[in-house]
Amino acid sequence: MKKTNNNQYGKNARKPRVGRSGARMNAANDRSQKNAGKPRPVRENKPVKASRSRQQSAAASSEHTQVIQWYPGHMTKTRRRIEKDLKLVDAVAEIIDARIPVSSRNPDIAGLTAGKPRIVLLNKCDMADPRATAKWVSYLSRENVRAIPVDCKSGRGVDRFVPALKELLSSRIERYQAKGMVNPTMRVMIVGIPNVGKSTFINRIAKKVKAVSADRPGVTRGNQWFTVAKGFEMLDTPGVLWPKFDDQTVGEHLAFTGAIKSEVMDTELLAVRLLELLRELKTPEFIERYKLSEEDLSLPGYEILSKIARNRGMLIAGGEADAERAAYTLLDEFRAAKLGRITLEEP
Ligand SMILES: Nc1nc2c(ncn2[C@@H]2O[C@H](COP(=O)(O)OP(=O)(O)OP(=O)(O)O)[C@@H](O)[C@H]2O)c(=O)[nH]1
Ligand SMILES: [Mg+2]
Repeated sequence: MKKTNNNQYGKNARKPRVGRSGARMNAANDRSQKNAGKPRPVRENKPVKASRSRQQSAAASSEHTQVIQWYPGHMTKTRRRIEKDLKLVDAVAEIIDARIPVSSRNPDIAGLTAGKPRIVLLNKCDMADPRATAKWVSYLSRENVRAIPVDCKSGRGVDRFVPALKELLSSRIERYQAKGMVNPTMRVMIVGIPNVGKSTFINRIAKKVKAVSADRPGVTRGNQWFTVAKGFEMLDTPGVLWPKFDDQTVGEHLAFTGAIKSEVMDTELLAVRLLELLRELKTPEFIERYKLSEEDLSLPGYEILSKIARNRGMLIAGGEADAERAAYTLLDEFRAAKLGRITLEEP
């Protein structure tokens, strides 16, 4: 039987080969694809980009890896709800994180929402490397995926959504009008991983706060309809992950960016892994913020974490470095882009 390539990036789309771990990125699209496991060749002079050396350093410190998994019961419920409510909507808007465009694409969503017109929103662009975002947009458009970069914090790019949606649904709207509906209501389901900005996006489109949003995963519980404008409704859904990340880098990237509940992870181990990336990236914001010397950067990740704790005056009784506090601080500051605008995955 002929095998069709109908992956999450669109029918017959070429799979992206992405930054730090080609294997992981390909796998996020299609677990069986033949390039899985092959690292992507690294180009020179790309400062804000994961490099081969980072793959090596990450591999060398594998004692710091942890199995990250978060698939609570409410996500199974959300999946069922998405399937059930799909027949009520005209289109699906999938929100992904511009800092991790592969890991933040739930591989199950393409199948779940198959057959519905779809727009992908690359959110949190304000925190991503702008050059990488531009590359992602052209990559996705080459793959016939309608992708719009947005920053729901400031609202940048959000006004491109409605015209794009109308264009996407033009024949559907014409069909409704032919049936005598002058201003047919357009219904859009908003889907994506936890904490990616789904509810914030709805509030931006509605131009007022309607949906509850907060900076932690798992805020929205249950599907909820919002009338965002006359003749335009949006269905907010809870963030949903998938049962098993077949590559732990996916889990790590989701955890670094705040899509995974902190209680299910060891924060210190996660911070050490993040430091292993950051010491290769060497963004000026990272170096200056934590006052790290070249010598500090050559230390093992855990020692860099202790150094950061000391430089920040985070000490526990006896003058020991408070690594746990430093770990929380590092992750918070990374998530708030205080360490630079960093994209961890490239097309
Ligand atoms: N910097 C930045 N922050 C954003 C952006 N969009 C959303 N946020 C923030 O991200 C956090 C999560 O936003 P939500 O809208 O609650 O995310 P959600 O996808 O609805 O999350 P769940 O309901 O938990 O699945 C909030 O603190 C938002 O202010 C963005 O474009 N840039
Ligand atoms: Mg929400």
